[in-house]
Amino acid sequence: MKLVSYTAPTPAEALKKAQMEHGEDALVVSTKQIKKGTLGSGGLYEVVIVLNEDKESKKETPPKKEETKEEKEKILDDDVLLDISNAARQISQIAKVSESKLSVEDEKEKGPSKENSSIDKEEILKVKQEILKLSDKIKIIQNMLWEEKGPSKEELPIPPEFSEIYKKASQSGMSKDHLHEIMKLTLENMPYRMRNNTETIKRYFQVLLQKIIPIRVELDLPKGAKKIMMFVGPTGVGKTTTLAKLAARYSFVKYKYKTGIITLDTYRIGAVEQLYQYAKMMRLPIEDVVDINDFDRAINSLNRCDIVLIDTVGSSQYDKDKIGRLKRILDRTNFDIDVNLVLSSTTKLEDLIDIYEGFSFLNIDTIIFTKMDETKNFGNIFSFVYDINKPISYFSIGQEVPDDIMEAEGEFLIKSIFEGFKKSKK
Ligand SMILES: Nc1nc2c(ncn2[C@@H]2O[C@H](COP(=O)(O)OP(=O)(O)OP(=O)(O)O)[C@@H](O)[C@H]2O)c(=O)[nH]1
Ligand SMILES: [Mg+2]
Repeated sequence: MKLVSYTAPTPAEALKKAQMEHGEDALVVSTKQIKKGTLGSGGLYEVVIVLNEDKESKKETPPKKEETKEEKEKILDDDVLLDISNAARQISQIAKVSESKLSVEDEKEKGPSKENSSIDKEEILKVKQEILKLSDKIKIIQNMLWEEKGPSKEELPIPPEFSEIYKKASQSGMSKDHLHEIMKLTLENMPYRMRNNTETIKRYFQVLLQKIIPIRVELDLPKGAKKIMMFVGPTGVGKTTTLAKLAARYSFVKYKYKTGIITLDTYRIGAVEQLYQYAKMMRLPIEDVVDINDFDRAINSLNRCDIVLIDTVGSSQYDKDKIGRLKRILDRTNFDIDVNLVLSSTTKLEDLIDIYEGFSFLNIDTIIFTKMDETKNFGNIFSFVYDINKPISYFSIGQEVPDDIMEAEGEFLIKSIFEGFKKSKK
């Protein structure tokens, strides 16, 4: 066996060089950055491969048709990922050989001496540990290859250890700027010895993300206190359904608060009926407000309630008339209103920000995300709240009233981003 090293500006290029010369026998044993990139010049990576010398000498014999440079590059491009998997396979084979060789020698030469067998076991354990380290490195190289097809190095230099989580997070719609910023934070704060293992890095990074997400915790109402919540947002996002779920939660599912409902959505055919139907089913008092001057009167008529929930008409973020009407109501009222912006998690990040800007002059207190069950990508939610720095209070996770609502949790959101959405009711 012989070790040979190859250097290039990226690990993939170094690997290509090795494979140009040694083909499938290029078994990667280590990869590392030997020179950091600067503004003026790129970095340098070293890939060390191990060669089977027997095979190397035999390889010279069969005459082969010369491939053109383009042909060679194409073959290498197609095969580079396969060859890394091949390397992983070869490593497993070495492991098997080492184990069986050790046990055969053990039986043949020395007999089952207790002392020797424990030494052998230790060696096997060491080999296993080495293999685990190598597999981890292979995983890193695989993800770096993906990264080379993704954003360019100048745009975003991603430390190799982060390739896997970077890939998942950016595929889930998280902003690349945020990712970059948080990766930097992780590197600055993470103890150096923890960085060798991609699993540890992943866990550390996820806990950090979890801690960053602004969440508004649901608190019990102090005795005698009152709360008035208004639900605003674009059309069809689930404002009315969310209000109905929360009315049930506050009045009998979780709490026993006296709950009342007001609707400002009185023009659209069917809208009032939808809410009256829910109120009737839950036996809750409901008022509708046609003239904005009647708003405080409606709240006063529900003065026996601990919580009042106000539904509003859905509106495009560009419809200044509709949002302006809500603004006038909020400006004139003598009551303290908690303004909840309801947004669908299926909306892409740029649109979420656009919507927020359209509604922000209503002084949004908190965000409710609906339709979590209708998407697989939740990175947009993370980046949105990270950007606007407003807390999330609830997640709506399906159409069922009253069941499909839960308190917002950072851990749930991060799990949904990295492991996929699983319905959980709280
Ligand atoms: N899958 C899914 N559907 C939801 C969720 N929340 C609401 N919906 C559905 O979305 C549709 C619209 O819900 P509404 O509550 O009427 O939405 P809205 O925001 O009040 O709509 P407008 O008043 O017309 O602006 C209904 O079919 C709801 O059942 C959710 O979390 N998941
Ligand atoms: Mg509605």
